[in-house]
Amino acid sequence: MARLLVTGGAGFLGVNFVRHVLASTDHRIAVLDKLTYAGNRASLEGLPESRVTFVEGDIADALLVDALVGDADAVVHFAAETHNDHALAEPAPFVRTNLVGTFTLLEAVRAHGVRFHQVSTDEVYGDLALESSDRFHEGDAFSPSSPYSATKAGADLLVHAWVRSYGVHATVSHCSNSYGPYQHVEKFIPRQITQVLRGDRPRLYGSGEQVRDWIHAEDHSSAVLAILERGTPGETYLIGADGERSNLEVVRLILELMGQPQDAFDRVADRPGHDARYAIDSTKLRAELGWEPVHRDFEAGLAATIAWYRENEDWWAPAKNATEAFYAARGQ
Ligand code: NAD
Ligand code: TDX
Repeated sequence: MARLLVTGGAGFLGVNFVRHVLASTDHRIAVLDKLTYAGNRASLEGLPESRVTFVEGDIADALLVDALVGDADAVVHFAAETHNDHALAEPAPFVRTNLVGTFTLLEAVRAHGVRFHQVSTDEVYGDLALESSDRFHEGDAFSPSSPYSATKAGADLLVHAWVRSYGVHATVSHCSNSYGPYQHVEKFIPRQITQVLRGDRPRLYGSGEQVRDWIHAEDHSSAVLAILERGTPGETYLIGADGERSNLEVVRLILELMGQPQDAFDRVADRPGHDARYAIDSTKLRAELGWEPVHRDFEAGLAATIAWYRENEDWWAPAKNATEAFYAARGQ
């Protein structure tokens, strides 16, 4: 049995990971989360208190972080500012949390000799041409396009430097766009589902031809756990499940699954600097660690996600009005 410190465990991927670890191991978990607008304490309700403790706090708080890391066998670092549209509007919290926060954690794991896993994104590699069949690979150079992805890339570079310079036992994963339960309604798929549930129309940025490589949050979680347990410190692993779809295709599928006409969506202002396409080659993860995704049927995963939002309006409704006010002010 191990003691894991999971940062950002009240966020979308953090809570999915916590639930996956509880179901598939006997590890104990301490969650450290600042409960920003993106964190939701309700996501952790009902979990066994004997195995999960919750600490409200900031990953940039060095004293707090040092004490928590000193009590852990491993740190799994999900906490971040994560929304590209917010980063474009106000980048300062992204620099503080994603860069200074990761630095603070690295100093603590260095001091205590604790294993560290950095959860990162495929967006650090920039974007791929729509018409190409290229995919991202572990050795690709970082080329982030947005304030969000630049701060994630900067944090990943800190991790690599702490491995080489100080011998910190750290791994890094870069995953593609994830979907599933507990995702904030600001993100693409939950936004469109909750628009339809409220009797409003989905909102597609620009042409809608941009491609994202969708993976279910449970598969992201199992991949992170596999890397934590069997990955080689110092190594990078790409996580993906061969789920490329254009935004237009996803909106149309949501409309179909929710019994709406195919054209019942609005085109709105495009995102500045909008990345065209992301695609992951996860051969290394599959070949070296034996990981495979379970949710291979995107339509079935999306239908289950729609059902979850239908059944959990109490969870998402409090955030919906403020989210739509943010978008409305930007013509989105
Ligand atoms: P999220 O926005 O849903 O959750 C982030 C969590 O971090 C929230 O609970 C928030 O309260 C917490 N947090 C923010 N700042 C903090 C701070 N200073 N101290 C402590 N806690 C803080 O994000 P998510 O989608 O769950 O993403 C989690 C991680 O996975 C991020 O590092 C992100 O870059 C990465 N990632 C996400 C995706 C995706 O599709 N969602 C894909 C690849 C990688
Ligand atoms: O209303 C919308 N309409 C729309 O067309 C929203 C919210 C988004 N979009 C488009 C923009 C993107 O092409 O959908 C795509 C997905 O958008 P987001 O959900 O904002 O995700 P993205 O910017 O691709 O980044 C996500 O995946 C990688 C996460 O937010 C990141 O945290 C993660 O690192």
